[in-house]
Amino acid sequence: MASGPAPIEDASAIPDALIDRLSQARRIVVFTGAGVSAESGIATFRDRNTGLWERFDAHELATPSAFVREPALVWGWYEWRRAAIARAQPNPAHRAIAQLANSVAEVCVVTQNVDNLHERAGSKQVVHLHGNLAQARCIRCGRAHKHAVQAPDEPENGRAVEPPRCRHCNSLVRPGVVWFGESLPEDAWQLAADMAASCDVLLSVGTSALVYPAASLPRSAAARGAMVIQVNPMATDMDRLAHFNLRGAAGVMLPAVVANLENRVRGAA
Ligand code: BV8
Ligand code: ZN
Repeated sequence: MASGPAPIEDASAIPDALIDRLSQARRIVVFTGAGVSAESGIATFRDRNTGLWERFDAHELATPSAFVREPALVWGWYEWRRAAIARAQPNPAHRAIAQLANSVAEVCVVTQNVDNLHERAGSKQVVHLHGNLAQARCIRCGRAHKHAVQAPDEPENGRAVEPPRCRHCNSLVRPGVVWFGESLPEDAWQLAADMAASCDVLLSVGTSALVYPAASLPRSAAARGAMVIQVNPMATDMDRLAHFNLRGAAGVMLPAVVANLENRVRGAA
């Protein structure tokens, strides 16, 4: 795995230079992945043993052709995930990210996650690059479809469930996510790319940064002079690019960063 600046493992030793830069920033992008929701009990994708793509085949569940082949299998699996998200609560990492906005002029959360835990923690500007499980839509006319979460009786790993039909054109309703091989929503992608290209600091939290085009955002921020801070308990391909690697759980590292920042901003006032 790539090396980079020496990792910081102690949340009580956040470097002054990192807090300096955060306190002077006009715009911060917080780029998040599944790891930010791990402490809420939501499975990541690629972590050994527990990751969804370690246990399930993405080709059979997260592609347009899988849905055409086996709509009930795919719908049931996403309903199982939606139920787990509905039961979950935002964790200290989501709350620290929301709290950042009290100390910095502008904070834009750009997430690859399909949960709504950033919004539920109080973040105001959240860009969803890979969609949102709460926003199912018709495969033909694209109209939104609202339906209740079947949380109480959803078994572990899901079961085949026939997708509902669109009330307007009777076509199948699909999960509101971006599958492999599909383009990202144009507006969300454009906004995220603009934010990354114009931010002073990009915090990359809980992502392996392997899925493109999302993974290009930290690289484009760094290329335009932004400081890149990575928060992840494991080494990733981004270690070499990041100016600081906070090597620990987001729910531990981010509250420490925000507490330091708030002290700095209060001290300066
Ligand atoms: C596109 C959404 C143009 C649904 C997801 C071959 C065929 C087709 C495409 C490709 C191909 N080769 C390459 C591609 C492009 C492909 C891609 O990048 N593939 C990669 C994997 C090689 N990209 C696409 O297809 C994208 N579209 O390019 O459009 C196009 C059009 C037509 C044809 C071709 C191209 C669309 C990508 C969207 C995929 N959708 N899922 C769903 O949720 O089911 S991807 C999936 O990965 C998730 O959605 C997630 O958002 C995304 C990123 O993963 P991470 O969030 O980073 O999660 P991961 O598990 O990897 O990492 C978690 C990290 O957290 C770890 O590092 C871990 O250490 C850390 N962690 C753990 N605990 C904690 C923690 N960190 C902090 N605190 C903790 N406590
Ligand atoms: Zn329809």
